Amino acid sequence: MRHSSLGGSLLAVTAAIAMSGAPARAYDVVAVSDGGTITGKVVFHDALPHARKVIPTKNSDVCGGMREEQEITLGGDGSVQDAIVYLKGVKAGKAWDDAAKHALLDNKGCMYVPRVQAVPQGATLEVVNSDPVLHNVHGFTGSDTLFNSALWKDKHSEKVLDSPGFVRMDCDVHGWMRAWVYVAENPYYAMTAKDGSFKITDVPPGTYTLVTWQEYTGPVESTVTVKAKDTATVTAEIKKTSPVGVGG
Ligand SMILES: [Cu+2]
Repeated sequence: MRHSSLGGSLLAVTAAIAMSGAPARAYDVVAVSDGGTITGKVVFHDALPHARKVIPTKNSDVCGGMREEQEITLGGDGSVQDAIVYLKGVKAGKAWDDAAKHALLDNKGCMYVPRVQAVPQGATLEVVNSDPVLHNVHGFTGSDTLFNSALWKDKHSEKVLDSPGFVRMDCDVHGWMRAWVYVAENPYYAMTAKDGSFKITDVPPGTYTLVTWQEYTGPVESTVTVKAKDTATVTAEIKKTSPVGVGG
């Protein structure tokens, strides 16, 4: 009896693993002949958060000394750099940018470079270490570990990012190191430039939920309507609405 119930639970576990596999891609590439453009700017007009104190406790020859880091990078007029903007739930449209399917994350001066980036679902993230010290790259989705790997100098590792959403990376050796990768479920995404501007092209006409994410504020949603061969202009104002670390 004990035997058969154990066998049953093993079977159930095996079935669950087989079914979980790689997540199904919910996006189809189709011709978009009458697409419109969304162009805009991400702005932040609230008070800046307190800067994060970075106190390196080891490898100071490589990692540098004590300093402060701001979790939001502002240009003039409250424009926000390195915010990610994307359309939620688009099921069909333009082709993916093939060049973006291979992304790089460097460990350099005990910081991740770049700190924020966006990649297509299924992209390969190559993590490299340019520092002469050990780093340990720990990827999370929410509080779950997605991967965890030690990385010596000049070594690299590759991770396939198959599930859409935000991946946060921390270094288990240097507690202040942090990076974010947004894994996009459709190719309608962009990252803001230094002046807070962004542009999303070839959008099939329709009304969409536009999500603006920034690492300090978290996601903020707004609605945008795109007309055929027209340009919709958006000013997305972000505010802190959810705890740090919650991605949309
Ligand atoms: Cu490190």
